[in-house]
Amino acid sequence: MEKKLLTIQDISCFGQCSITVALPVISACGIETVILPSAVLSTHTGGFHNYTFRDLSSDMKPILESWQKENLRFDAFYTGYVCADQIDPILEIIQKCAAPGALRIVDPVMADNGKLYPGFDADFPQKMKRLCMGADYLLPNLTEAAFLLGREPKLAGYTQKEIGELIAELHQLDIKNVILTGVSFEESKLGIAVSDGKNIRYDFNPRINRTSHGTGDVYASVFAGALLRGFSAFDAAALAADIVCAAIHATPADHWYGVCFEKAIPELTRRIEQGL
Ligand code: PXL
Repeated sequence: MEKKLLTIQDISCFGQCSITVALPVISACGIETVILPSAVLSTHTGGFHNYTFRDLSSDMKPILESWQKENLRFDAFYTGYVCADQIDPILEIIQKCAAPGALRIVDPVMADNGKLYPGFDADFPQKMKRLCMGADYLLPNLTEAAFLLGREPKLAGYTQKEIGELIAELHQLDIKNVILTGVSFEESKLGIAVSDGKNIRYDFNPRINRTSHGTGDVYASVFAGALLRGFSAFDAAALAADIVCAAIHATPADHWYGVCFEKAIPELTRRIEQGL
């Protein structure tokens, strides 16, 4: 049977992030992608100031009831940007709609560069932590990892030993695999640390000196799609990093609100089919 993935995150109508990235990217990997929008915004919140925000929490229960009547089951769940009151309903959806052996991939979208995104209160990381506990794959950036553990983020000048300790603490939350993004030990390289709880492997790409919105969503979507196509966690994580770099390189300098991931889709499908 073909695999089905349910992704739960917002629809930012304009801005190349969340569902408008996840749906095309995971579909391009050849995986049926079901969506549950957590909210509808006119734009994302990273640099736009006049966004509308409709919280769709109250739709979650009726949608779950409808799916249960249809006996729908999913092979994987990938959660991204969600609202504070949605943690329990999402855990219930995962529990009730999981096919045997279903995977939980959690991108704890809430912060970057040492700061929570607009709209999240200081207590949100503790709520998000509950969604992360028991995850098969957690994909935090350095800021999100620190916030989940109630720590101050250290964004530079850390050692490999400190990264190892941060990851070990995340595993203590009953998280099987940690994919930590935005790791850098030398100015010219940026990468990821992939841990299965026993070993940590690193993968680096040349650092691209510009800030880009939505790259975390491209990253997590490629990771989820590749993983469901049979890639190992490390290979999926390394492919995701390459595709994010390709997307950034394809983005004109004045295109500030997102990355042109559409241009990287041919490379993505080629590499998914090649299996590397
Ligand atoms: O890319 C993460 C993201 C998702 N959804 C919304 C956002 C952001 C980041 O700013 O604002 C609404």
